Amino acid sequence: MQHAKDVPFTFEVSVPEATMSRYDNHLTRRLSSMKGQYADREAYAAMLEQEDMLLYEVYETKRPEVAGELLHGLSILHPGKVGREYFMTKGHFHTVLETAEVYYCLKGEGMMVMETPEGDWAVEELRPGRVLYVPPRWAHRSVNTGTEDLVTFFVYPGHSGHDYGTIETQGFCKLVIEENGRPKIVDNPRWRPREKT
Ligand code: S6P
Ligand code: ZN
Repeated sequence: MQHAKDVPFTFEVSVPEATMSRYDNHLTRRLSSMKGQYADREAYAAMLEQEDMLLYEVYETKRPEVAGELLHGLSILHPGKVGREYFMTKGHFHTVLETAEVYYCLKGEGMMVMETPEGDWAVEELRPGRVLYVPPRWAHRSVNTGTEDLVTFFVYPGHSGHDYGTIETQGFCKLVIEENGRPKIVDNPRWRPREKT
């Protein structure tokens, strides 16, 4: 995409409202796009029958998807649960594995679940004011463990791309569920180490 006016620009990310004053693209993801991702299949089917709820939204500044550019925007993950598992993003590896991402949490309470193709995993808490650096090679999924929206500002290289398929097949190795009113990290029973390629 050619930009007629490719000049420096500014916009506001308001705190504490956690809104973005300027964006070119608004993406929405509903429950129906998370088929097979929540551990409790029955709870998922029952919820979907009631309503195809809006789970999260992304507001982006459009930039060319090339190395040298930085894609950035706001991710807004609404609160809720499917069974005992908190609402979460689909999660993805970057297609160009060797690309990183920075998240800055503006609002809410949550966790970022991460893993590498080799099976290493990490979970970091997200809370307002906290920056999370996701290194190259780490797949990432946000989880809202609170009762209000979880809002993060993200920045990643323009040529990264998104590989959703690898996660869609078996999810992440860790799940975040509610136990006694608190988030708990547990093993994903469906997960198996990935075959070496
Ligand atoms: C993109 C970045 C975020 C996510 C967003 C939604 O690399 O990590 O903008 O796209 O949080 O998550 P997902 O997994 O549905 O793309
Ligand atoms: Zn990403």
